[in-house]
Amino acid sequence: MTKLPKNFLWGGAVAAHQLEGAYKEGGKGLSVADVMTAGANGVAREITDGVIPGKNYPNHEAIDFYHHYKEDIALFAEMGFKCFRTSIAWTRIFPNGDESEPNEAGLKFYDDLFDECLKYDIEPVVTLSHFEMPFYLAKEYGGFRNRKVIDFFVKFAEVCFKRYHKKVKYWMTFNEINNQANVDMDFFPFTNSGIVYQEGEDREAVMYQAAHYELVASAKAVKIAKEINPEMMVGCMVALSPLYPATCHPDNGFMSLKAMQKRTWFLDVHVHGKYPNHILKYLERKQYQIDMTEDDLKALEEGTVDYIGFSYYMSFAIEQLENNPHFDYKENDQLKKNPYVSASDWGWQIDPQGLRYILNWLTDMYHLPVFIVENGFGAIDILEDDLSVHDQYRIDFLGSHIKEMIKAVDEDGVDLMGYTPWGCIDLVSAGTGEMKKRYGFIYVDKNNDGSGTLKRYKKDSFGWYKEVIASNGENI
Ligand code: BGP
Repeated sequence: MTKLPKNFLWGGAVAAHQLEGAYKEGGKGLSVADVMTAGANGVAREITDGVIPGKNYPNHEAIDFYHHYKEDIALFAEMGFKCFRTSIAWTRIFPNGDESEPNEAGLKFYDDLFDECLKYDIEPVVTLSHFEMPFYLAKEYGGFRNRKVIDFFVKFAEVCFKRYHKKVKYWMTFNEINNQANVDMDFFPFTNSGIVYQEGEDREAVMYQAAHYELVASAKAVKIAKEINPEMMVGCMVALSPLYPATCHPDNGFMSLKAMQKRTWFLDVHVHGKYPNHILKYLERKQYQIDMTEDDLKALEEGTVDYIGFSYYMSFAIEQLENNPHFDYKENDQLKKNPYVSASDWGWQIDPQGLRYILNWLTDMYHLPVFIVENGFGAIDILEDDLSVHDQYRIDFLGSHIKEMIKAVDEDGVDLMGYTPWGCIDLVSAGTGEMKKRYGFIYVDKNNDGSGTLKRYKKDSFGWYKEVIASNGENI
């Protein structure tokens, strides 16, 4: 008897815009991801106003999964994957986002992709919107600033559910919907909601409005899915990290609680179908006038999710600031380096126990099945002359997280559906737009400047993960 259930969904995760490439093929329109350049050495990605000649957009070709998916899925099958998490590029189905009819070539691509997975008994796990809204909706409608975008998303979701409900059981609506709560960044508002902040506007007010429309769109999609096929399970997807108090001073303890609320209230709406009181009070205090109708509130209640998908990469430590009487959360000013954990080359703090913490916390708060749909270690990998890649650091990272995950199931009773490490094959980083931050079990010969043969090579972690899956987590 293994400690994990027999039907545990081992697999890997990717997102369309980070690996498919073929950004103009098959009638595809431009997405918000397609107009973001690669950043480099700490420089943020640039959000451009279209595709500008001479600028570097590595995701345009990415690893060309669009033409290599058969070869790649065969490799996933060789590792023993039970599931494969990917997303549907919204712009393959509705190139601009507001068309009345979907694009058949785009629909057919995902039919073929899902068939290929099912051929090997690999369950597709599908995110509807993973940082890839049609750029046209962002530009012409202001993204989720605009109520009309709810209907465009719901239509896209309905087309996908109708087309794939016999092939895809597990769905998620918006990837890491809660990351836009960090309004100091330009990246997440644009990728999550198609929003570019204007000079001088109250970013937070815009964020709460956009998030509301997105949550309504998500709830309406969940309801439609159930009408089409009640067998489908539709979840949400949030980015989670414990926010430990930086010291045991009660101010820091309470600040950590308030920060957790500000990062995770999206879950209350997804799961309970209503806003938590602390957010309603906050909106009142800030005098934000959110367009929130009775029909919206009804939709939220009627479209609660079946499970919680989440990403886990790191933990944080937080301290209260002076002159912050309401314990407001200012992410960029309050996070402290945690001296008890190490960090990746990108400063992401490595904390396997934090995963167990989050699994327990989620279960206590929401009492739903949970699914770790992202977890992983971004590193600069070296392809040796003999074409091997020695990524012991990745094995150490994933192994230590899997051990904590198993304790959460075995000792704490968490209802865990599966585990899909991020970037199971090398792909373009979302945060930096580059190829050099790699996560995969499979190395892809492709570089930031676009050079590379696109050949695939198994890293050391490939054989290791295969054994982890074969033993259902017993041999790590
Ligand atoms: C999450 C995203 C992914 C992914 C991952 C790793 O935020 O859902 O799309 O890319 O983080 O981040 P990065 O690519 O910046 O290393």
